[in-house]
Amino acid sequence: MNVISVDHLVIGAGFAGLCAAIKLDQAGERDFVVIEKGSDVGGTWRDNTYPGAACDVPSQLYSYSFAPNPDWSMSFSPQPEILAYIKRVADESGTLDRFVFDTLVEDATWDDAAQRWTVRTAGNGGGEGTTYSARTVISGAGGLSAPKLPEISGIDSFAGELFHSAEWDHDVDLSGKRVAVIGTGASSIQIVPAIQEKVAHLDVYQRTAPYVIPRNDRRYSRLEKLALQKVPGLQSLYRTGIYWAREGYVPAFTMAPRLALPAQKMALANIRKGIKDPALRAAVTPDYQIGCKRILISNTYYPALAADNCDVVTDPIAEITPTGIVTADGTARDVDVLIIATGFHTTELPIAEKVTGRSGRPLAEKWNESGMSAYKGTAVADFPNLFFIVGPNTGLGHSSMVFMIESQVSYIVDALRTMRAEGHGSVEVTAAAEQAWSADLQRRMKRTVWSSGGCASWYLDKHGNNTTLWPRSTFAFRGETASFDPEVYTVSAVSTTQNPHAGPTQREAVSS
Ligand code: N01
Repeated sequence: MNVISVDHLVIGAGFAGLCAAIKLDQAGERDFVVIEKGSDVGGTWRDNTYPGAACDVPSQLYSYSFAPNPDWSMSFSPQPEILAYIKRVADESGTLDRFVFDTLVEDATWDDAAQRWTVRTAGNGGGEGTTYSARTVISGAGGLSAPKLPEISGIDSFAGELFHSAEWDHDVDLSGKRVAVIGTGASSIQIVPAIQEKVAHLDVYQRTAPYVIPRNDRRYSRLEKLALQKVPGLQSLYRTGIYWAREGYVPAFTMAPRLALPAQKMALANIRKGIKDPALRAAVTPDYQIGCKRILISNTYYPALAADNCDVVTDPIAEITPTGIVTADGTARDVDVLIIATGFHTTELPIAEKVTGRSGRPLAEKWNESGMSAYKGTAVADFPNLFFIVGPNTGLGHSSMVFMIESQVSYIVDALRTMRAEGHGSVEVTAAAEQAWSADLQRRMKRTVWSSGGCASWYLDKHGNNTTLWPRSTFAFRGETASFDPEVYTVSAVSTTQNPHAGPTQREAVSS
């Protein structure tokens, strides 16, 4: 067996994995490999290429603090611009020589005697992969990366074109077709207005109406871009202003949902502005508290729903047939192209099925029983030297995930620095620390609108616990992750057992 030995194996080359690579490199931890299932960097911004894809967090904030970009064209950038930004940062980072693309993790198993992870990979597409022996594994696999197909009877029998929003088939021409979109979440409300004028007919299948407030987007002028580029400190000041304005939303989500009533009014006014028909207005009016699900932003969604060639279908879907969709009232609607915008596996991360810890138990088994949890969203008891970025309870509804990613990466790099300085072979968070962390989060969750707002959402797991979102301010998270805290970890000395997989290092393998 050809085994490559590395200090650190990073999984995923999206915002998280790239940030880890850059910060490891800067910290002198240069013996690492980033494995990525796709053929380029970018993660979710590489995969989600659907028409209308854009970020709903301002780009000045939704970007790395260490790689400011004065050239964003709009306040909310479209997907191609964000992907180009990630590629540029990757190119300029000097770390791409350690990225291995088109590679899937088959499994990752902790070898306690050797104090190392054995990670088997496969080529994406079935080819043979490499086995890595790594001191630490850093997962940047993301929480919104595994498309979730709805369990609707007959879906496999559909004879037309069918694809998920995150796997858009650009070879399918929608012009003049009868198109159906299932789902009305963040992806759908961007897709619907982008395709409505092109298609012959559009059916939008809505199970729960979302709240959609106006999108205050605008194009930056050349003068503004020049000022951001040339005036020292201006871009950083601008970013800080956006950060604090966004942070001001936190109490409405986490403590006092009534504070969001003005936003609720704005959303209802957005419906009245975009739709004249009282019946359609009623159909798209949510019946729960704003903020319970992600608050969406669009100026074009409601006008698209109100167009003559569009129907909003609220009757539950009974089945999918080879030619279309039948709803519970017995109505059959013909469909040429079926777009599945039903979201992602968020509370059962697929990576957990592949990781087996110190006691020989898969992570998915542990999380299945008690729900996803990780100390500081990062470390899990029984899984030494495994660090998550964008792990459990690190998601946000109001601000930039890049801020959370940078916080976690800084914590992980500090852990590695401590391990090296103290000669630790492994660090494993104690079960008590992990449980206390989770109990505190779940206690805080009770007061949030996500729990009390009267809706079901992808934030909640099968036990009704919110294991996805962070229920405090982002600066509180920054504080929690400011430095590694070895006192809640069990540490082991560097193994005296010979690394059983001692083979060429990644650099030797690349250069041979
Ligand atoms: O997915 P979602 P998404 N039958 O889970 C419906 C990020 N994102 O891809 O509400 C019928 O939000 C489901 O209905 P219900 C962002 O974090 C960001 O849109 O469960 N319908 C819902 O309407 C976002 O939150 C951007 O009743 C079914 C929809 O499908 C996350 O990704 C842009 C169904 C799923 O909505 C996910 O967004 C896009 C069924 N069986 C995405 N199952 C930015 O701008 C599900 N639904 C940054």
